Amino acid sequence: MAAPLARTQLSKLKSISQIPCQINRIRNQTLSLNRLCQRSIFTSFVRPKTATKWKIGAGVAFVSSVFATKFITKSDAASEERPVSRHVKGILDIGDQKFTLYQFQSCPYCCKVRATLDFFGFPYDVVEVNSITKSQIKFSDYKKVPILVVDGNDGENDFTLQFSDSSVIMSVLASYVYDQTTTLQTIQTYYPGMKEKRGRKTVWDFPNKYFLMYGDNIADSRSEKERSSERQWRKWVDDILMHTISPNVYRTLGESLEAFRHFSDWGEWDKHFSTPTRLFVVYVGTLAMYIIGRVVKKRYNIKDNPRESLYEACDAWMAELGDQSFLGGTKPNMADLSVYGALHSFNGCEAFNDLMSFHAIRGWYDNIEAIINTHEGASQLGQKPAHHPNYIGYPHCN
Ligand SMILES: N[C@@H](CCC(=O)N[C@@H](CS)C(=O)NCC(=O)O)C(=O)O
Repeated sequence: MAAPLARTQLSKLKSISQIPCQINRIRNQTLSLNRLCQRSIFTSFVRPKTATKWKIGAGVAFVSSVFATKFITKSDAASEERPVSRHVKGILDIGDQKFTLYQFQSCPYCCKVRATLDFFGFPYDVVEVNSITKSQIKFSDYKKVPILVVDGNDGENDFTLQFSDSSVIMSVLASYVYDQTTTLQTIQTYYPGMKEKRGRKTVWDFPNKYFLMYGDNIADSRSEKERSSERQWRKWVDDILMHTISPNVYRTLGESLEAFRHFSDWGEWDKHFSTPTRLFVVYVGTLAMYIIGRVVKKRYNIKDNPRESLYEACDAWMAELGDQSFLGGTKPNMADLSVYGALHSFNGCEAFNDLMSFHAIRGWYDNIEAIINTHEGASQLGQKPAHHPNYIGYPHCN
């Protein structure tokens, strides 16, 4: 039997768009720029007394707007030509199913999902989404990343499944690995999505997202307390840890610029997007995220020096681990992978370097990273019958 439904009320949902994600904000900044431009032009005509000031404003905004639009159009064309950014080989045989992850490389939610895919050793394609146009996910009703698309054939018909929301995707993958007697089509029905219109925004909720659904088919030796702590800490990552990220990564304009330059290299934006788009995202993003970092800081009561809040969150995590290597005991569980994903999203930034230099979390981080990179999660399959169809062998497996 599947785990009981969580009764999360949609009204209690924290707005998903409050999340510290640079990319969405940049898009909004672009739209505001357009709006500002229109307003400025309008005002310069109807209020001739302040004409000079407004005309200069309108001119600057208009030129910026035209450039922005050009960049966006160009980048659209460039990215649509090369939708798959890279293939990850993995070590699992998933038959003729094909996994495609639509993502932003430095989005913390996408990093959570990649950590899970890599931990289990799934093969998958990555599509780097253009953060301004989001043209690569136009097919989807859900307008955020990560999205995982699975194409397959059930023996009779081809099928395509779409999984949205990082926590849902992680739960689906873990449920599938632990209980492969249940198909992905069936597992999908355990994670219904509910959407609600809030003004012009559409907000999604997936009430079961923190539950693993492997039911009675698998003997789970974990106690209910352990399972509940896994869910609780996964939620903590989304509700607490995530909000410490943007005030830290974009703490000053200098740090913000360095972060964007790094994200551009890490996400290989030069390969996936046109030069004007890349430069636009880097420079407008630097400013936009610096401002947003300050807004998030205020909204979530982040300390004056945001490093303190980040370190406090990491203290809480380390205190929960106690003597254990991972929250999952000797092996990482979904909460471990979530914390790792959130922190990994800003690796290479000054905030990350500070954290690794000054905080004891480094040992845990290095250990889990090694485990993810060697796909040790695949050894979970060692607990299954030797003829397990999806396991193609791995040295760590008993
Ligand atoms: N709750 C979602 C949040 C995903 C999310 O906020 N993604 C951001 C990128 S970090 C996004 O796609 N923003 C685009 C937008 O809101 O338009 C999850 O866990 O996946």
